Amino acid sequence: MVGDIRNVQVVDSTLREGEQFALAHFSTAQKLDIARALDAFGVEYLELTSPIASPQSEHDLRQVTGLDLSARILTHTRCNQADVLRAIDCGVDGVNLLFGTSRQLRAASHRRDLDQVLDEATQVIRLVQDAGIEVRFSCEDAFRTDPADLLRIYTTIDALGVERVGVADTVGIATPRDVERLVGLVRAAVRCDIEFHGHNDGGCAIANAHAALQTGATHIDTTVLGIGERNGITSLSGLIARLYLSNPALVAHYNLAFLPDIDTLVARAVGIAIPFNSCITGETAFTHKAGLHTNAVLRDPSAYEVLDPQLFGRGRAVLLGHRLVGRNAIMHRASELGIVLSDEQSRRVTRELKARADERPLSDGEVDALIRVGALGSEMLNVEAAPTPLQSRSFLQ
Ligand code: HCA
Ligand code: CU
Repeated sequence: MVGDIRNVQVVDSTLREGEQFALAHFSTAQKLDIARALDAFGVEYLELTSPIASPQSEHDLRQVTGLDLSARILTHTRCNQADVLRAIDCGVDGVNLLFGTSRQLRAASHRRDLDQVLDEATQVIRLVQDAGIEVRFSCEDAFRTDPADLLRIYTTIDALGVERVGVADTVGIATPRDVERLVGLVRAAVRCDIEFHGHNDGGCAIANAHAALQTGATHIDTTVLGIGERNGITSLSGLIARLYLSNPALVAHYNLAFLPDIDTLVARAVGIAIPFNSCITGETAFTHKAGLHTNAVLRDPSAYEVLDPQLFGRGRAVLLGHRLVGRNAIMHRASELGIVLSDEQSRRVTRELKARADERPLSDGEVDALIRVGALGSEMLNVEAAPTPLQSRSFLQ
């Protein structure tokens, strides 16, 4: 059943799934910085690469477990004894186990049948439980796994007393409707918590995480900027934006204003810019351009904004130096400059600005100069034009 979301725990996997992003190669120092930043933001869990992966992976995991963060530290391991024993030795608070359960992965990856999967999983889960730490078991490629197989696995694993089972859309194939259906089935079958992990191949990663929560998932895997295998998973900023819009109380305990810095930190570490369409942190996420929009936003920002930029450490911007500019935005900018334009003057300035901006966007300085000259009523022919690559913008806090 689709219902209200009551509570969400974020499992941030930037240091595991995010490390699988093609451009990621984190140094120890970068991993520690990212771990500290996410902890300061308030995520409940950090998931790190298995210590088996490489010597540095083990070294870094030990460093992070030694930081004494508030977030619980998980590592993501294959479902075998050696991997799990090494993980336990690194001082983690829990182990996230996985097994490929779809026909495709069973054939191409581990070649085990379901009985073997369940047998091995049971032994390994007991090992983690004996160490007194959390254990989660996830079915990789759950959306291409026979639902009857899935339910058999999840109910068997649940009966062992695990903290969570994981539902993974490994190939990003699911729609929100598919997620509602499958997570709803799992919710009805198990007592433990449910973690959802969704890839973004079909562009549904944020929507799918939300659908999972509406149907009984309790934990969502995210990464900063959504980085991960191929084009990644649910982004932290995206999940936070979506949850805020559903119910601000769900995210009130996070330090929301830290998000831009966290995204910047990770973008720099992997050598990319924050994508323009990132929720909350994209450069233009709070920039208004067309006259119709700016006119309304200048009266009441909520006309075209459902997220308050200030809450997230961002500012609002209204672009002026372009052909779609509206007269109200010009008058507003004039008043910021201490200039009152008459109706006739503002019409003339707007007309002139649009004509010039048809050739190329104008800079802030050029827009201000047009307004100043327009206020004097002169012909506006002698305004210095200093080309800039950026469109002009007037920042309104
Ligand atoms: C992987 C696969 C995984 C695991 C998710 C999970 C996926 O890269 O190891 O453990 O729930 O997408 O299935 O990231
Ligand atoms: Cu994944």
